[in-house]
Amino acid sequence: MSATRLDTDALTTALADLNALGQGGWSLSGGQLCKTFVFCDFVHAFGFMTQVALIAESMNHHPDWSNAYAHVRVALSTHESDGITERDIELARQMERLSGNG
Ligand code: HBI
Repeated sequence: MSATRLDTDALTTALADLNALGQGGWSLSGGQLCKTFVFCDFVHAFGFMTQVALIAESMNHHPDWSNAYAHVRVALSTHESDGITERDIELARQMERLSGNG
């Protein structure tokens, strides 16, 4: 998968596509692709994180994230490209799928 940093046009399109998959909520902040997922309780939030962790490891592409009870905030970027790449978009798509969207 390409590690080319997405330009503004490509990012705008990718963001719209991601937000069309599920409940929306993806935004750009601090050079990262961000969303806060909200689950019904801690067990569902942590179950999501566990599933995402296995996929992230298999992709060798890992989210910056934090959890507070039922909330999981994720921030995706590609260090080597110093920006957002197709690898971040793919991980975001997987997150949508595992959260019950997409
Ligand atoms: N995770 N999100 C993210 N971005 C990276 O650039 C990245 C990563 N996980 C592992 C990784 N890069 C390694 O390939 C390098 O740190 C060696």
